Amino acid sequence: MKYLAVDIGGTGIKYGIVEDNGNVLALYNMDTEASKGANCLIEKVKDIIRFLLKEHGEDIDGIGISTAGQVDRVAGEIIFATDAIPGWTGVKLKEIIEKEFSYPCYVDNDVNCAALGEMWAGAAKGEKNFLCLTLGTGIGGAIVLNGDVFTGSSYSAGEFGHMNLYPNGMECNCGHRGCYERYASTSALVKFAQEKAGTIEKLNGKIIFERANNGEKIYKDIVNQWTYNVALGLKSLVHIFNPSLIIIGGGVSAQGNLITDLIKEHLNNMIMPSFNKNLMLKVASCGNKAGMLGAVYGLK
Ligand code: BMX
Ligand code: ZN
Repeated sequence: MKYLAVDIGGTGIKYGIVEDNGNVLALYNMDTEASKGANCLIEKVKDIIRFLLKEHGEDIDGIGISTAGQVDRVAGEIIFATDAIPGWTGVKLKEIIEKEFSYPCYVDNDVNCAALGEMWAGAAKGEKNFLCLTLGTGIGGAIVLNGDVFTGSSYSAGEFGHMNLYPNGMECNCGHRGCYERYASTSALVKFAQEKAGTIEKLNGKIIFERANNGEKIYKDIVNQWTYNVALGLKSLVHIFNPSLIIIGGGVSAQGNLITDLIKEHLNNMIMPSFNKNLMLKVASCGNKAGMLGAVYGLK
């Protein structure tokens, strides 16, 4: 059996074909271009599905979609999305896709999917209880309990990116201030670096880490401040959930253990020792496939 999978983030969309055993047969990506609005994004998703069906055959068993925003995973509807994807709130994505294509469709939040993808085929294999965070355009989160995502009372649990980190801090595109993702997402890292280094060249997470690793002081300081902020959010999560495993995903997971070591160094100084005993921080290992895998896992 094989499935179509689409993973919609605030910046990029990944899409491809996933087999029953978790093997990803084909992987493509394109820009989300979220600022063009929801109708444009819906058409983009339809075009992607048409492309995949044409390229890889129509013999598929369903379409799994992972998307940023809070998702009612039963109705397949976007309950609320921040202005990272303007107009996405209220889109009945499952209904739209099932009407257009005659395959069953499953839709859930991108990081809920990433967590299930990591549990199926990645860093959380064999684990049934853990937290997952992705540090990307925003910060997404998932609480996995007994092998499934804890949805909360209305499918919105785990929006870790909107925990308050700094009261009256920077404005967030959720409509409030001081949110975790303003300080500890990859976009925040890039923004701080761009400001602090005062450079006009276009930086990204990879370049910033490379320069920090090469000992460039200004980039080391930027990474240090950023990992401090990442840890500051984890401090609250650790004291609330007392987890034994936290998976850190998003583009920066390409840095491997380096990133978890830096975060752990700060975190150790922030939490009560009793919370430290069982705690493991791991980088995600499915890379940019996690959301697609989890969307298919949810569909199966
Ligand atoms: C935001 C929020 C979450 C999402 C997270 C990660 C929207 C559009 N997004 O906090 O639902 O899981 O970002 O998203 O409401 P990404 O764009 O970084 O992949
Ligand atoms: Zn917010």
